[in-house]
Amino acid sequence: MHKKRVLSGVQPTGALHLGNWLGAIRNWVDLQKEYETYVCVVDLHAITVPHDPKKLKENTLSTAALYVACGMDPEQCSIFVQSHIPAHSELCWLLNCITPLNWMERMIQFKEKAIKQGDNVSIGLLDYPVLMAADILLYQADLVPVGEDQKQHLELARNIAQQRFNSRFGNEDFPILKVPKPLIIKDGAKIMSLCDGENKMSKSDPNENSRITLLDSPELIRKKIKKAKTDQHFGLEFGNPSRPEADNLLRIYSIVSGKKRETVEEECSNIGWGKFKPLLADAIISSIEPIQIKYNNLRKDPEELNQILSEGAKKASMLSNSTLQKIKTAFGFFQKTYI
Ligand code: AQP
Repeated sequence: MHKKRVLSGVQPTGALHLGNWLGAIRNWVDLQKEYETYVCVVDLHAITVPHDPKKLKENTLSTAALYVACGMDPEQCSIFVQSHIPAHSELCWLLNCITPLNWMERMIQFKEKAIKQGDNVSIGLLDYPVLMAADILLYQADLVPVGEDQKQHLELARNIAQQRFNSRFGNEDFPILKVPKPLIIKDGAKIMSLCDGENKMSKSDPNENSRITLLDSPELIRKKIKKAKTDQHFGLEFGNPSRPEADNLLRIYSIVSGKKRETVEEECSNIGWGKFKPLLADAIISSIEPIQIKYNNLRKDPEELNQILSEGAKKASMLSNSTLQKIKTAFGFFQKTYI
């Protein structure tokens, strides 16, 4: 029996943070055991907002190295860089030509990111979900792990595959593109900003104290946790809507310490913020220490990382080119008959 296929990725828009790890990469580590797993560093997506060309390469390498350091095993999955596979951009163009503009204008993430950029909004930002659809459909992924924030984009990929492509260019009995399903992560953790419990932790937040990155030193982690927003109450509790910061920090503590929610509730309901914060900082530091050791070792050996990305790209290239050819044939393109 063939394993089902899963595809996912993170944008190299900055140092990966606790949210990227706990909400995404940590789950992929389990998925790779059960599914044929492809994970890419989505660098083409990273330029849909203004970016610094001096940092893109380093962010791409550090993201790939962090995948491995967090437990993605190149023997069990394929790790590659999106821009190394030209089929992604090519399919994006083809899908652009069959995707209605009004579908794109409804995308919540576009509206949210566009507001922040005023007059600087690029067509690429509007097109972000079509590129994501191209990523997924090229690999004929059965499942895509998604958090709440990406559900709308996956729905768009499904609609493009089914309503705009298969039904127009395929045959009902033999659809050309697989329509991917969302893989809802059981304990999908949405990690919120350290400065505002109602906003998600994000790489692009201009306030660096809002996030803990996987490469922060222990001293920096202690400093950021010390500065994290608190409230006036004594004792910490989960799930109180008027105390989003307490809920967020307790959830982080429970995951990184490996303690059950009930145990954490019991431990923290009778202590104040002053006592809790050092416990949380220690738990975060110990949980990411093994990741940092593995990361530093890998970055000392550029050849090894190169090899991992080259192997990943070979597998990705084979699969994606085969899908692209089928799509181009269905579109009716004149196929190259000369060398
Ligand atoms: N705060 C978060 N909590 C849980 N999961 C999160 N993810 C991101 N932030 C959190 C998950 O990480 C994966 C990759 O995210 P991405 O970098 O491709 O895009 P993003 O969701 O836009 O992440 P950022 O950090 O907010 O990046 P910027 O600031 O560049 O836009 C996704 O699976 C996402 O759910």
